[in-house]
Amino acid sequence: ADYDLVVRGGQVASGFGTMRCDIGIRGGRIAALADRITDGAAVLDAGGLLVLPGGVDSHCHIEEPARGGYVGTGGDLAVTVNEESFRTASTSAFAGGTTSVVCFVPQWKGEGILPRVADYEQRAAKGMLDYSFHQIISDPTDEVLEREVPQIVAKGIRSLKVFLTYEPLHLSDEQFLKVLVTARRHGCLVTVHCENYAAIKWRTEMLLRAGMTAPKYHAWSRPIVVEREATHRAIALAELVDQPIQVFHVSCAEAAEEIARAQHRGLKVWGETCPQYLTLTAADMDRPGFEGAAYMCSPSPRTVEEQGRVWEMIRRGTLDIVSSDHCGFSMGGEAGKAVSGRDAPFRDIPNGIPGLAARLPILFSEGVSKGRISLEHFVRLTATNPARLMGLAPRKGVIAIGADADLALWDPKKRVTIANPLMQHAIDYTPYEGLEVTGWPVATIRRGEVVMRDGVVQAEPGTGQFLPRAPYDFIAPRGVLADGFDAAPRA
Ligand code: DUC
Ligand code: ZN
Ligand code: ZN
Ligand code: ZN
Repeated sequence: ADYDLVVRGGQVASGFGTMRCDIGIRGGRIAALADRITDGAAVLDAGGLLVLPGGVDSHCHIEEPARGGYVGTGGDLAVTVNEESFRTASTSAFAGGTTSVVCFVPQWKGEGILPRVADYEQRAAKGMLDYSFHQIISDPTDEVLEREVPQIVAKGIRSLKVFLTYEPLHLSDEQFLKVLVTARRHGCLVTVHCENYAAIKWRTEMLLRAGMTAPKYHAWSRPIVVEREATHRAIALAELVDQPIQVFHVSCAEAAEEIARAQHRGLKVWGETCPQYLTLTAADMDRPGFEGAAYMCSPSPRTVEEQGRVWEMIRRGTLDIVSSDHCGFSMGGEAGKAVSGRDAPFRDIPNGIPGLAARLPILFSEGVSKGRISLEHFVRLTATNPARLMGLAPRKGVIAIGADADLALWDPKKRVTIANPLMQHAIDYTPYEGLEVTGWPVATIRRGEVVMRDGVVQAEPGTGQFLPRAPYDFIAPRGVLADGFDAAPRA
């Protein structure tokens, strides 16, 4: 047979439209697209189904040891145990139609990054998903920026992640500038968590002093204005040194408007949002006792009205990637959400929710099935755009000859009520429990191998591949500096 596998009779979707064709797969890659392909060693019938590029989730936290990483500002720094291993994350991703991720190598203050990269490479290699890394920079010493960053870039890690809040992670403006300049010198993207550290810290202290400690006050500690301000500042500093950035997890129109204004000025600034900002609200955290912690993430979920504004910013193209920001902490047990006890003030509860498997079904259902976005827009948001921005295209994110045969076979009519067992992750809950969706993945193919069928994941641990990222023009600086003085010439 000419092909190892033929996917027959599906509606094959791209970021620009849909056509009916067969897909011939050989050696893990797409080798043919044609009306009818007959000579396959195996055939998978996709009649009545959509065939989508496998999802690319360019923002998820997997097996990331965090020293107080995602608890609030000013509290004790509990060490959270990230329950999601690369194995469980791979199972969950395949269950939801995602085949590649970009996740995070942590940096702990006072340490370099090379040992963590080495550790993380070993962890990631045990999974089944294809993966690349963002390198978190929380301690940008000269040693890290001048000696270590070039070494990780040489390995194919081409994005640096910075936080403008969180006690052990946040950078000062000066430190952030140094990271931006380093990224520019070495051809990296910078991804940014935009919230104002000092404002959140101050609000948090005032709330706790007033006895307002319940999970719902998490939202009060970080209103929209702290996100909008930090987004503006991140863009301004990036503009100053002519370095492209992506703003992570935009939760509100005001922050998106800062991005739109920057784009309008011609700056290379991209914006991401996540399903939680389209489906959850701050009111979800207003539940008895500890229950609200299940919905606690940062930035905070807002209101139903704000969800509508975020959809509008997606439709306009201001926000062009939807990632999960998967960062699961179980509700039960002594680690996870309850690491500081079940009556801990909101400040000491880890931020983050699981969403690796739910991302595509939620965006498809709320977006395509409900008529908010087209199918091709969905494909761009979930696969093509993240692959392109992260330098993984055209190997990932498209169904094209030569690309990896990463596919999600999608039943657009299937109705499913989201429940935690369907997520197949290591976390003991999903914040989307009970949400009814229309559209569901019925098979996932990773590099030509059927790794999920009808919800059953079968893949050999250790088969996930690292995706090294070569230099790519899409994120090149514009070459526009305020007065022509280049404080950081490119290497
Ligand atoms: N926000 C979260 O909710 N979790 C992980 C990190 C982040 O920024
Ligand atoms: Zn973040
Ligand atoms: Zn304008
Ligand atoms: Zn995150």
